[in-house]
Amino acid sequence: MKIGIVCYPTFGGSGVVATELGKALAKEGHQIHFITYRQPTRLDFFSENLFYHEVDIKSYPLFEHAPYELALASKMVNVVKYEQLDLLHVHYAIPHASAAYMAKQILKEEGIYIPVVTTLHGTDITLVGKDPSYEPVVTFSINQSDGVTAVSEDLRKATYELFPVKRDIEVIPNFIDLDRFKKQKKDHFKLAICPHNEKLIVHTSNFRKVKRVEDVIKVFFEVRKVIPAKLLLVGDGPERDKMERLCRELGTCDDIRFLGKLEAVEEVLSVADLFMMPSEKESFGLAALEAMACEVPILSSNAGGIPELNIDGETGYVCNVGDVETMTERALEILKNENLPGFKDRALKRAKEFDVTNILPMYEAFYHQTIEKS
Ligand code: GMT
Repeated sequence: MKIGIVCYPTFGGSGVVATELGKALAKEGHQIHFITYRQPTRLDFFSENLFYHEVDIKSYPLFEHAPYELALASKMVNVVKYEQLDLLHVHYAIPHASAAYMAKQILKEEGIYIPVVTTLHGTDITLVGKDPSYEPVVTFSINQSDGVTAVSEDLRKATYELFPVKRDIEVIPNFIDLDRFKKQKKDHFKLAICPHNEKLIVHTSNFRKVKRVEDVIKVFFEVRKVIPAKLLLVGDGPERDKMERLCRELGTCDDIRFLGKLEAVEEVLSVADLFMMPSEKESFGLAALEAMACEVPILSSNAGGIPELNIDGETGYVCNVGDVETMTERALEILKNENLPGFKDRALKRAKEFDVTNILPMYEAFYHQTIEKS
């Protein structure tokens, strides 16, 4: 198939899933055309089946905000027409699904029919999308898509609860490339961070409010009172300054390191003993899956679709959002020397269920089904 993939080219989960999906499809022999405003972060090599089309966003003094959606729709029209695409797959509803609708209508005028698949990733539904300033357009463009997928059962349910959406939504979970995400031997790194064999807790995120990074620091503060431990915080975002201040207030700066954005996050995960994801909202939790693939147990909240991935008492523990006390107890339970190996083994076993080789056929089947139906 010739497939156009539209996504955010940044570090965010939806962009990572879209890029990795495109790469995996290309390996299977499909021709993949990425349509974005910048080269996606993980698309930095040559493959005969991968193409990249940059959206030209023309500015003009009259525009306070350049109309990205129009530029994107125009680029989609161009790529579908000249590359003769079979299907457009847009990731994250805003504004990709409505831009795809517009492109589809324009192409229809020229006698070209292009089916559109929209994948809902999370905040496009649970946070941004449900805001009255976007809701009518999000509802319309989901209903107008030829196929819709959501990354968890919980997100599927939330979409029906929050929007007057009528059409079927297929659940296709996030996936992982186990060739890349696997425990690597990084003893020198572990020794540098934990010279006295301290337990290592890791959190990675975009440091937005929904991630509740403050809970990670508060739990760490309590855990450290009981056992020697270190904390690595990977990523960057709007909450980072506040979190650095919190570390100073708690006097934990010596045991916490902010690493900023890292490309090779699997190297850090390879030496971790526990991964924390205390999010307020989380449709799936790709970062937790990446940790599990590196044999790291998960201490998470019960937000959104996380419990569909992290099995309470098996691959880690699931706690109520904001319940720092229980999270501390559970962290100590996981980190006990006699418990840790079992949690690690079960985390890896669970991650294997989400291997790209299991999930890719689900997308391929969904594409065929969508093309046949439309
Ligand atoms: O986590 C984020 O805020 C980034 C966001 C995105 O869309 O870029 O991630 C969402 O999509 C990921 C891939 O499907 C999911 O694994 C994340 O759980 C989801 N994030 C939220 O729902 C907050």
